[in-house]
Amino acid sequence: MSHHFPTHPIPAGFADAHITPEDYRRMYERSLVDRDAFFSEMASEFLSWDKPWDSVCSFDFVKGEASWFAGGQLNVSVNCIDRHLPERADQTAIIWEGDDPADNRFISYQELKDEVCRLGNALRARGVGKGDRVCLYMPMVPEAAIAMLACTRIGAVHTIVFGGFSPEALKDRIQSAECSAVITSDEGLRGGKAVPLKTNVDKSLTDCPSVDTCVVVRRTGADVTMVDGRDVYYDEITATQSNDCEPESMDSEDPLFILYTSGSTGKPKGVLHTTAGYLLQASMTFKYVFDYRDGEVFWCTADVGWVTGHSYIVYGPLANGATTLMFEGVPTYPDAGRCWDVVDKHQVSIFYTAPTAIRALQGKGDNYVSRSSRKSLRILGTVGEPINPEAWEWYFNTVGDGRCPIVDTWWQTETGAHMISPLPGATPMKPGSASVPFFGVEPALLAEDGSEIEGPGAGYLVIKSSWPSQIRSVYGDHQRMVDTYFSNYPGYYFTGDGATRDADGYYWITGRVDDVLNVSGHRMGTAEVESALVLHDSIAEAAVVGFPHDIKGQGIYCYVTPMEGIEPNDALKAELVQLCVEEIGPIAKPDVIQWAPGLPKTRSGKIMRRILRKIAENELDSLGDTSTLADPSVVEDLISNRNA
Ligand code: 6R9
Repeated sequence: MSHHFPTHPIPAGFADAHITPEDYRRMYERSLVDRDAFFSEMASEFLSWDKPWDSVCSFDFVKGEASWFAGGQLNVSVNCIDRHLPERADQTAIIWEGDDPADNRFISYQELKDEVCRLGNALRARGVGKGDRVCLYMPMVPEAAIAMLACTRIGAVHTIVFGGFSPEALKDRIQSAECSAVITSDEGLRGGKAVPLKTNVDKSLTDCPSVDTCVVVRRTGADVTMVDGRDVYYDEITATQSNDCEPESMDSEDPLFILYTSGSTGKPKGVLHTTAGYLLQASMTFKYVFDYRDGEVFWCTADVGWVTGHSYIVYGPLANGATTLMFEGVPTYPDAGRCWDVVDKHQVSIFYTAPTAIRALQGKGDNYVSRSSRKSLRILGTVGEPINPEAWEWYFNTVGDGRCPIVDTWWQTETGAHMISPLPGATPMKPGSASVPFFGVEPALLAEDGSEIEGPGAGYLVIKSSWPSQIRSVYGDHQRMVDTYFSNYPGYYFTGDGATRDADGYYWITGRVDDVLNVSGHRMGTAEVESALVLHDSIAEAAVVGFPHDIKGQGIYCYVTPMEGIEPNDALKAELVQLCVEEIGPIAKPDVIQWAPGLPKTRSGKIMRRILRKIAENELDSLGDTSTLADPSVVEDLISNRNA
């Protein structure tokens, strides 16, 4: 805990925030002791229903079951668009800032409605309907949001695959979700470079018999292969459709989307979210955590391929009738002042990004910041990994001129929306702490033996009771959800994170306690990288761990054992790096590959990762207990050849 960084009081000008300190105490307490009444009021206030619910919440964490607003019916696209039209038809729903600063689009709520309906109709005409899975592999263009909403219009379930993932990773996800359609673009454009999205899709689809439709958005106009009968251009199939599309009335617990995320073992899991609970918490957190005011411009820099993009570029903002900014490019193009230029250009009030981006921009120097005014900024946010207090102070003082509260939001793909975060008008800020639980969220810390830690202390971060936007299943493998999240400590949702709690009840997330890496805010299982490495014919075994990295938070450190008789060299290293990029994507590029004649194992053959982590971190004095090692000389070798 970084107690040498002083607590910051709530900045001036937030006395009239949506939630005051008194509101927070009262509402938080009520959200737990009178859960049904509290969330019943919230569900009426925040959402429009076709049919009211019969019961608010029921759950059983021993079995891993949860249900919210059972019996109710609603449509997400209606909640995000149609119901706002009487007041907001001409208001901008989406500001699009292209990769090239000269490229902008402004899409009003009326235009969004028309576009979503035309695509919804076009998908229906291709036979896509309620419950069908549609894969989106898209650049950051408005059509990505339109496609998400068109799916919700007709009750189809989207599964977005980040455009930086490889054809191999894309294929796995399309197969696992048994998608019938894919929506993509000819190419993406990031930092002046084209990304061959359609070509990647073509490579994946050679092995995906479930897909009979591929919709292609023209972004760059590049010449791409179009397979007859399967591939259609977005502009062509939507041109002839009507601007009205009957919304599918969905049950509260009908699936809304699947999003694949890495775990500590096996292939990525398809995290399944359902309709009402997800939308309610995305919507409530958007309004309260960002203290969103009517008319403000909100900018979340995430990609829609991550959960942050789902909840805070599309669903949270649009459910609130907000103006959301969607950015196609990267923070350092054309130069490292891009974000602050965009803030001035579009008068952004709320800016939400990841610590890795903050650290990278901090490293480029203050001149890129000071050349902009940033007067429109009111609130700053971070997400994705713990923020180091030095970066927090820079963000607060240099970007926010000491005026803007920072909301450090802890949550996960599985939680769907914010779980632990300061509220701008209610929570004094401690740099590096995600602070206090949101309404309805009941965190606890467990000791190794499963007992709850009271008061200040450190332990496994768990959640004791259901929240509306919690994961409902792992698509196609419900038991895997129960095993992963509800079995380690029966009766609790296991987050996979460690945390400490201080005397004021503030939570400080210390990072993953499982074999999941967090590289630039992107989750990656060490097992995924290991599987890629051992695909190589010359490799016998691999073990991957994280190590501290100045910009990325964590870097990827690989210990690799070549096959008997193979002479390791730099060419082989380069092939291994390439293999990881091909199998997973550029985000999985190893930072260090160390040849390991042997890996440290217990006598039962389990790799002792704790030791590998210490060597990667260069903490050679604290290797801990090595008495259970089968062959202690292995460790000596790894230490003496470190970084070799
Ligand atoms: C939203 C998102 C989830 C993991 C989570 C934790 C880390 C996210 C954080 C944070 C410290 C924060 N994490 N936010 N750690 N402070 N404010 O990032 O989802 O990609 O599923 O990652 O990210 O380790 O368990 P996801």
